[in-house]
Amino acid sequence: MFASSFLRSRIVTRSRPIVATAILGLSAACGDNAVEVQTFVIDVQVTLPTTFAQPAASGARVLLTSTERNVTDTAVADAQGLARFPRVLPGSYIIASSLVLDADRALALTGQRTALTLNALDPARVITTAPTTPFVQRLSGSRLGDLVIKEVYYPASRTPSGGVYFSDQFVEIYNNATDTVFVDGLLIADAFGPAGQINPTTVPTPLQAQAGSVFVTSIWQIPGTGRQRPIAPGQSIVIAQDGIDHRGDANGNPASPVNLATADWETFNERPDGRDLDSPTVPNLTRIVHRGGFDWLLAVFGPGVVIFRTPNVAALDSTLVPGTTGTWVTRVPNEIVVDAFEALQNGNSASYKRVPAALDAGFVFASGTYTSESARRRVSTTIGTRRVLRDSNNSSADFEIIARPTPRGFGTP
Ligand SMILES: [Ca+2]
Ligand SMILES: [Ca+2]
Repeated sequence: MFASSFLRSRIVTRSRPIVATAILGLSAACGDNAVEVQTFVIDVQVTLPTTFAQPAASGARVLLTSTERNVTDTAVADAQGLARFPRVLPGSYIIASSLVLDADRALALTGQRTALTLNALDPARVITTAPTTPFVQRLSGSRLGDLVIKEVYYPASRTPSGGVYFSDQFVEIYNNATDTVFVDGLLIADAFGPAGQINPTTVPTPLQAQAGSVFVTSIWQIPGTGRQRPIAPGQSIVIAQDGIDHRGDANGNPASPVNLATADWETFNERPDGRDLDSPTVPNLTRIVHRGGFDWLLAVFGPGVVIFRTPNVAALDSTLVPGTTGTWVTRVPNEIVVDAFEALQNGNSASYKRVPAALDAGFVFASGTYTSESARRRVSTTIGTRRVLRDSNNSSADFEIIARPTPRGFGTP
């Protein structure tokens, strides 16, 4: 598929500078009359959060991604936290930094022996002249969660006659830890805001500047009293929009890629007109707040999804979205988020990010809507038969777009 190979090439780690390919391309295009392209030295100063024992984020990995050419160069910060890109073409770039602290280093820097990942993101840095000072990336972070979002099938599918069908969406949550995790009470929600320049007048959500929280539209909860719903290490649960065999059910879509009649849960949005069907084979999540249509529809252009825990979900603040007259969202503080995922419309949509960089420093994108593609977390390593999934709190690095969804699976679709 175009999108998956495109994505692979976008995040590949290159040992040679980003500019080499571009200059070769220009030279080839111009034949013998190759022009000399001006390049800049770009320094990025990566700093730790101000509460840490020292400021320099040595060892941080800095990704410089051209939004025009879709190539990424990588540099590692030195002992002073400085990362250098020696030859950068003028243009528009996404600068993203990340640093994984193991328990020992976290102890030295924070006083707590808890591994964590730190991230920073500058989604739109235009470089037209040689900078006189380094670009600063101040990292912020969250702990590495045991539960991770393994797959989000959000693009949905087309019917045999070319119509659109979105009831087959699902989210899969995976136990990435070495111990059993109980999912009783786990909350799942979708981030508020558009996924990109969908219409000429579309603008990013005005709430994204508040980086300490993610603002969500609807919230659902897994029932249970605390120890009723175990997930073994390496196992997962599937949350369906509708828990039916979408390929065979009379209410389904023969061209859908999934059977979700054996999903663990579904979002049943009970309403007087009965518009959402209650599948008898799949138990229902608890609806905490629903601010949408007749079902929990994830944005087919690209959703932000968070899973989180709090003992009192009713105590979370609700906020009126600035500039609207009746659009309310719920504020979920970063500290209670277990894992986050973000997809946007396309590679130029970084400025539309809704999930704070501290939770997710990147995003993925499908080749379009209703493509039957899916976003799946990559496997980092396998221990025995247990897959350990990549979790750097950066969907660009952690996820890939695959041609068909693979609920509970990791095979080639
Ligand atoms: Ca439903
Ligand atoms: Ca049901």
